[in-house]
This record gives sequence, C-alpha cells and structure tokens, in this order.
Amino acid sequence: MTFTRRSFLGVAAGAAAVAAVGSPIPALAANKPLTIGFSQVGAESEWRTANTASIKAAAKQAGVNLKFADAQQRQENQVKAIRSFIAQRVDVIAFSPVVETGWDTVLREAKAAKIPVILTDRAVKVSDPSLYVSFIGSDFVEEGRRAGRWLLEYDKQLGGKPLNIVELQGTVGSAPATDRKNGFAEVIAANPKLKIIRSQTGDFTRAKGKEVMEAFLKSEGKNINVLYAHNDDMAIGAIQAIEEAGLKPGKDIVIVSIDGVRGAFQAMVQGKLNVTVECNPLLGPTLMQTAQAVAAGKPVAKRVTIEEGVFPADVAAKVLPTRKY
Ligand code: GYE
Repeated sequence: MTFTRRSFLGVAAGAAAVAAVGSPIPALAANKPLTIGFSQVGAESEWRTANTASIKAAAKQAGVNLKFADAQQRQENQVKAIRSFIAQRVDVIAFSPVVETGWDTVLREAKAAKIPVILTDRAVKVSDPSLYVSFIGSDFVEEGRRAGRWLLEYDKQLGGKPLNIVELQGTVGSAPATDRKNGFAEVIAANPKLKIIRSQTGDFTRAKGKEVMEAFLKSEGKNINVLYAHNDDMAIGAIQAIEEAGLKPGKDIVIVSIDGVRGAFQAMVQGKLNVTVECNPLLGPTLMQTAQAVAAGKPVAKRVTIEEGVFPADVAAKVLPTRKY
C-alpha cells in the first residue's frame, strides 16, 4: 500500500474557554501562596510525560505550591491521594481521572471539606456535576472522528478497497479509550467496507501495544490492512511488532494514531506511521489560571476545550522541529 498525500488540517493548539459558569467558591486570603494537590494518572506515555512537565513548570512559574502524586494508572491510588489532599487541607484539588466512574464518594468528601476540584485531561461520570468546578481537556470523541475521517479519505483514494482494521484501545474505562473508540466507529460506519476485525486494550503503553499487536498478527496475519491505535505509544510498540513479523509498518499495514507526540513525528518521518491526530498535553498554564481564579472566588468556565490539528506523514518533516512535546 502506498501512502496517500493529504493536506494538513491545522496546527493551532491553545485553550479556548467554552460557556457554562460554575458556582463561585469562597475566596482565599490574599498573598498566601496557593497550594494545589494534583493526582496524575501515571507515566504511561510520552503524552503523560509532557503533561506532567507542563503542570510542574506552570506551577513553578505561577508561584503555586504543587503537591504532586503519581497514581501508576490505578484508581485506588488516586482516591488515596485525593483523601490525603483533603486531610492536608490544600486550597484546590486537581486530577486527571484514570477511569470515568467511581468518583462520587471521594468527590463528595472534597465538597464537604469545601475544597474545589478541577478535572484535567480526562472526564468523569458523576451523578452531581457540582462535585467539580471545571474540566479542562480535549474532545476525545472528535479525535476519534478525525482518525476515522482520515481513513475514509484514504480508502477513497484507494478506490474504495475493503480494509480490515485492528484497534488498540487505551485503558479500559478511561474517557479517551471510550470516546476515541466511539468517535472512530461512528465515522467509519459510513463505509461498510471498513471493518474492525480485532479490538483489544493496550493500556496506552508501548509494551502492551507491542504485545497485543503480536497477538493480532499471530491470529490475523496478512489479513490486517490498518491499525488504529488510541495513542502514539501503542502505535510505536506495534510498529516494532510489525517489523519483527517481517512486515512494513506504514505500508503493509497503514497506521493511524492519536496524540501527536515527537515519537510519532519521528515514526512518520521514517515512513512507519501514516497519520497522528493531535491531543495537546500542555494543560499546565490553563490549570494554574483556573485554580487561581477559583481560589479568588471568581467564576470559571465549567468546560475548557483545547483546539487541535491532524498531522499526516507528508507534513511530518516540516512540522517536527516546531513540536513542543
Ligand atoms: O492520549 C495517552 C495517555 O488521557 C489524553 O492518556 C490522555 C491519554 C493520551 O496515556 O497517551
């Protein structure tokens, strides 16, 4: 299979505030430095590393006292971290929830302690939306749709060939895995020749992406035309598996992934990855601004989304030097 040239859809990456204002929280005493307790998902991907670096740098720049806890991809660790932030009486709690459900109890405890909660990156499903003041993060359904639209267009260029797709899902129960799966499925449903033949989680890591791709190759072999990976790290792991199986990633198997990290751009420059849909991890400055506003008793947007682009392989060499993560 040859790579289809496609124009690049946009680069803009910045935060854009969207509608709906949350309830104001009592103001913090002026001139006392703000303390934020932040519970991070883990260190599972290049995206996450960039996200952590952005939050730490922005806290430093804003003079915020940041208490940072790494949950190693486990919800119980996040619940523990949040309880410890409540016990320490931090001014604001922020976290990137590993999964969507199971947060009601601990968030009610934060609310009872009058500590505002800001969600970053991943969303939660809670019965009471007043359990958090703001959610700052990307539209993952739209990212999945963008990946699907690229593939529809690619298939059009091939003259509408049937394509067998294998899918590497992110962490089970996480917002990006669920949303990216749904957005992609919704779009490719327009073309019945595009079929997902296998779909399994690779937990957003390179190691698992490689392992699961090996299993896909073992059972499906040359039946696989396309890999859709919910993040670049799993795609990069899978590239290794494809090469070890004696096939050419990006050619024998077309690869579509999400994040737009440097490693993906390098893979595209080498012709091993066909496209990456951008997901911007640089949420630190927006988080600090939002936390400061909340602590000052100012109303904040309930939902802050991030503008992102799509980068096909033919723009990779030109764009790579400008990438910030
Ligand atoms: O795409 C993936 C990471 O939640 C958007 O988590 C984030 C995702 C990101 O591990 O690489």
